[in-house]
Parts: sequence; C-alpha cells; structure tokens
Amino acid sequence: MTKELTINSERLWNSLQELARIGAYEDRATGLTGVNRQSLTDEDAEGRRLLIDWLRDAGLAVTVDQMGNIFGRREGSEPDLDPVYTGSHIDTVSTAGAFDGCLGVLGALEVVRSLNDRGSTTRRPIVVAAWTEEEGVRFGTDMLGSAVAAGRLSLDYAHALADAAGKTLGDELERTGFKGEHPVLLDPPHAYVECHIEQGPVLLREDTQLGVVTGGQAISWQRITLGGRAAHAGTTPTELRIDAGLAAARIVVKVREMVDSGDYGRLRATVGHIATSPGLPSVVPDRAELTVDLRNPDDGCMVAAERDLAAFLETLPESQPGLAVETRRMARTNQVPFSGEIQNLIATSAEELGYSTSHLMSGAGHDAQEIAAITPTAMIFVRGQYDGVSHNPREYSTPEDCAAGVRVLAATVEKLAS
Ligand code: HGY
Ligand code: MN
Ligand code: MN
Repeated sequence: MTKELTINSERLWNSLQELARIGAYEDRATGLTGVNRQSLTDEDAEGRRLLIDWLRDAGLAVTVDQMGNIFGRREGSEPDLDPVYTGSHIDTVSTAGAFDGCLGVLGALEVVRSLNDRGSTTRRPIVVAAWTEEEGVRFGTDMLGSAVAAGRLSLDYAHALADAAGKTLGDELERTGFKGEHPVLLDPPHAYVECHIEQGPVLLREDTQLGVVTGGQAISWQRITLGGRAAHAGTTPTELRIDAGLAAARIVVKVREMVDSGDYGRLRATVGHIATSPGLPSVVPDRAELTVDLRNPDDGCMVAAERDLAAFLETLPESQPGLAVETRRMARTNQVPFSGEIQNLIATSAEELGYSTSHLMSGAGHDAQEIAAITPTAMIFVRGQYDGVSHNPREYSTPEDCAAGVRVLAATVEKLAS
C-alpha cells in the first residue's frame, strides 16, 4: 500500500458541525443544542441536499434510489469491478447529537476528499452511501432503507409505512423530491465498511480509542395497544374499572423485571413511547399505547423474552376483565455476525496507524447489519465521551477520536478498493 492516506480532520469536523446546524434546536433538558432531523422531514431534505452538493463537489456521480437512499460513486481504474461501499445515515432521532450516523457518511466523504487531494485512483470504484430512515423513529421500522436495498423488506411495505400523522414514507419521498428512479435492490458490493460512534460506555471504560465491531445484536420492536373503559375517577369503584393506564404501567414494570431476572441473558428492554387517552385527570384511561424495544445479543434469549412477554400480555385481562390487548410488530432483526476478514483488515489498519482497538458487539442497530446479508461487512466504532451517551444532545466524540476512526476507515477502504 502506498504511503498512508492522510485525512483532513478539520474539514471532517467542520462538515459534521455544518450538517448539525440543520435541524438544530435548543434542548431544555440538557441546555445544549440538539439535532432533530427525522427522516424525510423538511430538515432531513435540507440535510440531504447539502450532502448531495458535497458529494458532487467531490466529483462523485450521485444516484438516489426508490427508497431515497443516496449514493455517491467515485470511479475506479477498473469500473467493472464490484465497488467498495462505505457510509451510514444522516437521519436522526428527535433528541440527537451531531455524530450518530453523520460521522459514517461524512467520514466516507472525507475518505473520498482525501483520495482526491492525493490524486490517486483505486482499482475498484468506491461508493459513499446514506441510507434512508435508519433510525426508524418516524415510520416505525429501523434500518429501513438498507433493509430494502438488501432485499429483506419489500419496497411496497416500506413505502406504505406511515408516521403518526398518517403520512406515508412513499408520499414523503415524493414530497421532498427523494423518490429516486434508481432500482433499490443493491448489486452486492465487494465489501461494506461503516464508521460509527459506539453510543455506549465500553471503549471509554477500556480507555480504547476505537472498536472493531464483531456484529449487531437482535432487535425486536412492538407497539402494544390497550383498550379499557373511560369512567369517572371519583365515582367508579376499583372493581368496576377497566384501566388501560394501569395495564400499561404493569407492562413497563414487567419488562424491567425480565431484564433484572437474568433469565434472558443480556436483555435490554425499553418502553420509549407510552401514552394514555383521553389523558384527563378525572377520567380513567380507556386507551393506552406503548412501544417495547427489546435487544439481545443471543437469538435464543430474544425469542424466550418475546414469548414470555406475549404470555404476560395474555394474563392482563384476568385482573381487569374486558381489557383488550393488541400488539403489532414494528421491527425484528436477528443477531448479525460481521465478517472476520473485514474485522481483521480494520484491526490491522488501526495497528499500522498506531491506534489501540478492542473488539465488541454493537449495542445499537446499524445499516451494516442489513448490508452484511449481501456482502462482507464490518464496522469501526469511535469512542464517545460522557459514558458514550447517545440519542441525547450531549452525544460527543473528540475531533481526535473522530479523525482516528476515519483514518482507519480510509486505510481499510483503500485496501479493499486496491
Ligand atoms: O435503534 C437503534 O439501535 C439505532 O439507533 N437505529
Ligand atoms: Mn446510527
Ligand atoms: Mn441512532
């Protein structure tokens, strides 16, 4: 390999900060400036347009596919060879920082910009990818754009998904001008490498800058709707109540008890959304809805947790006869192992560049878990500060650590493309 490809860490950092200004908001809980750029909102569309301008400025041929996935292709000296893909997502949750997903897309762009600076051409083409609706928080299924590109979910299913206001993803793609013509089914790349912040405390605790990611854990998302009966808070005795709010509260406690029981391995459970109606002080709730997000590195333990939670839901009407319980699956992926070969390439590149690394499984879901189904795939994690907090405006990685991750990304991509 010719001398190390130097990246411009200041240019990387400035790009991260400039993109983070789109969808910026003042976060009351933290007093910090957060980012809210949920997929296919006007803010996301503005961020997409900025990214496309940057991709074009870097001389890339830009295509947008039927899911709004954005690709920037840098030609290789042998254009017929399968390209090396690298990227992530630029859509965010509503309480985001500047790094989740964006580091992987802008890091991939920095690799291309650095290759341009050096004037070198790789054998294989390199494609920078920005996947649609990775977070899944607006349309209800995460890693959506990459799942359709990899053929796990259908285009029709994805286009029909609707947000809380009933707007479908297909309509929002149309409205924002990102419903591309390019067929969404991806020709299998030569390889896929994604750089991402760890979003957890492991690397910081181990005092290690970078992580070589061994795989992604299983994810299960479901929406539970409970039907009770509205009644007067003052006159209705307990035995006559069908209290949907009480049932919802029991579910919140139950999933934490399942985690604490230790019966399901390293289960993580989150009720991120919970709402009762009519939501009035003097009315017993007649309806409640909540989401349950389960994560587990072991598929067997995940199946057991889903099974036991379903069994618990069935018991709820026993204590409140007449209670209706309805569940709808929103997202479900199994544990995904990443390519050992690509992991080794990442580890070797990091070592050559003098960085310490450790191997770890990803706690968060990533597009790499979807693309791993069609090509050898692995990820580089960058250490986060403040216990690696993420999905929170306090999310922060230092310029040095971001640059370290992108240097290793550059070295890995260049090896794969040459
Ligand atoms: O939910 C996740 O793990 C990721 O942020 N999409
Ligand atoms: Mn992410
Ligand atoms: Mn995220």
